[in-house]
Amino acid sequence: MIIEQADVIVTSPDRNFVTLRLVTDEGIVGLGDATLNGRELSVVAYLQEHVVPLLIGRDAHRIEDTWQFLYRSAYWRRGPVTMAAIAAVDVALWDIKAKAAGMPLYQLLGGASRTGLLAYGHASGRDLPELFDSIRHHQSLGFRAIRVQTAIPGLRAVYGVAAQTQVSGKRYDYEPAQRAALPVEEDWDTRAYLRHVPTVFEAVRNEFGPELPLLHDGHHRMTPIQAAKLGKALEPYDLFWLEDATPAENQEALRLVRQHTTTPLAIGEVFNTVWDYQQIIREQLIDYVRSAVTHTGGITHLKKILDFAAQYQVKSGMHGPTDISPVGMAAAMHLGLAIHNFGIQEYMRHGEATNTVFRQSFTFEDGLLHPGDEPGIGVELDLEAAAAYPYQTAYLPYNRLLDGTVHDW
Ligand code: CS2
Ligand code: MG
Repeated sequence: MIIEQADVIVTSPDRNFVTLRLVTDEGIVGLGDATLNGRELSVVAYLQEHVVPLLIGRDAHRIEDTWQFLYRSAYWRRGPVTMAAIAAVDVALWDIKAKAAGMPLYQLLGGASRTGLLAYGHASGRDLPELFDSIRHHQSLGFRAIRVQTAIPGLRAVYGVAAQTQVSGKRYDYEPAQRAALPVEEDWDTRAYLRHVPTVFEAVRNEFGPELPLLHDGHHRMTPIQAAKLGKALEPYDLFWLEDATPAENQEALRLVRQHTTTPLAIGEVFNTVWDYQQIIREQLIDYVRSAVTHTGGITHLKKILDFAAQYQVKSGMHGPTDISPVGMAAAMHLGLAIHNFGIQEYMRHGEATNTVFRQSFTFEDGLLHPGDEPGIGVELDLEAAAAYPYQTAYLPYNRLLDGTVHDW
């Protein structure tokens, strides 16, 4: 089966998405997500200028060979742009192979290892009453695990608090990337954060009891010793995980955090190959791998990372914010259903407009996601609906400390 056509489709319902659409000589369509939040057009150019010409005429069944060819023949390895582009090709080819086989993709990955994927949603609030309402709302939607983010007294706007007004005057809601010509600036004070967060988790545990799995995202802002301090302070509240405690490009930093706390650690939403995990998995410095299929070279490469992680009792915790398109989310669900070492799946929920552009077959029942049983990954892209939402410039915000120094966002 030969790849005859390859198109890169950019659409912006609710937010920007980049999708690779492959068509074979048998008329089978495969989709891959190539969305890189705030840097979308770099992946569009990489695919259009350098990858699409290489795909036409290739055997659509040779997934591993195509992966190795794109990774090694570029000479310039790794990096988010390259790995998002390769991921899009890889997922589109898996979609095609599964459609050709007449099976949902998870069957080709070994079949279901569970009935559904435990998913966590994003609760947040400017104060405790608002946070409690948000947690209750998520529980009423069916969520059985909940991420908790909170405003910090003295700071204008912080990542992940939906009802907070951004510096631009808009609500955060579910989309931190703002449609604007320039990124929004936010302020940050780690000491204020470290003082406040444990008090919030104490209040949440008192209100909701010991059973509800709670998660928290530190979003790369702490030094190793600050992260260790927070992990230790949160131990009484029994977190499911503390995410991105440090900017983990320095894998060794996690050793220090680990020496001080038993709070489970999740890391990797900005990583893109197994090499970013080499030390932290082998030394068992983390508990969950946060990579998305979309940013880590697709099903082919993320499955290898997760198989490696499994040998060290490290589980999956795939990234699932709104900037992972429905195509990327579907790929994650098929992989998560099949692997043995599944941990949890982030599920932020897309907006109405997005759901009209991408027709999906997944279900969310009793807190569990399931990709559905359509052949392939189970997502169709409505080209006409997509064309009604042209690309809009959008950036993620960035942080400055109170003295004006740029800080990790
Ligand atoms: C995040 C994301 O979902 C998460 O845990 O950290 O919201 C992240 O900020 C965005 O995906 C950035 O594009
Ligand atoms: Mg995160």
